[in-house]
Amino acid sequence: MKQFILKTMLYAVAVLALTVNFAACKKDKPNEGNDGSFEHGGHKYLIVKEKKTWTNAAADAVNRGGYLAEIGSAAEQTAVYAAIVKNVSSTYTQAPDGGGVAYVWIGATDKDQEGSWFWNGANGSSTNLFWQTGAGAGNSAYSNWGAGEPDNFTDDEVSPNGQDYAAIGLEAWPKGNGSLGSAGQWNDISGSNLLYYVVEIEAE
Ligand SMILES: [Ca+2]
Ligand SMILES: [Ca+2]
Repeated sequence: MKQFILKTMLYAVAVLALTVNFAACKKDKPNEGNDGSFEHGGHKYLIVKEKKTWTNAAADAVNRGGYLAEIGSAAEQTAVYAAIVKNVSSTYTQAPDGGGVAYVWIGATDKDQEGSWFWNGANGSSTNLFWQTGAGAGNSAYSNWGAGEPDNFTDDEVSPNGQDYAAIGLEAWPKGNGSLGSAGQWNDISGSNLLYYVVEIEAE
């Protein structure tokens, strides 16, 4: 009996030691949280794995103290996409008007004026024009559209009002073809798609 108690105690100590060790390991990575959070350029980002329309995702981003991610450079794009790949399955959903692949919302929209793409910045205001269809990137602003995007694809069933909201593709699209975009690039799709999203939060 004594031996049994001793063995049990040793086991308990071992489990405790492993737990403490595990917690210490996690502390070694301050920029990679369990919830898909990370830091880049002094801003914090969240990969929120809740399926929402673009408008509801944007509102939730504001509630969390930020806005849907505004990607202004290749370095920021690389950091955001790496976190998406790490946290989100490329097959978690399919956007019917996005060539049948999965996407994650970012904060760009041309909802106010067709073809004029703004970043939906702090407090949901649309102030930063970065792309005009036909003219391209204003003042050499960064963009990462797929080869055939933004195309405002209009289809009676899946996008009757055109496409006014930007998302990062998790696979090349259309599925099995890939002629319009590669994994990591942006596509304009219908805001009614229910997708995960990236929230960007500036330091206080
Ligand atoms: Ca549009
Ligand atoms: Ca499109």
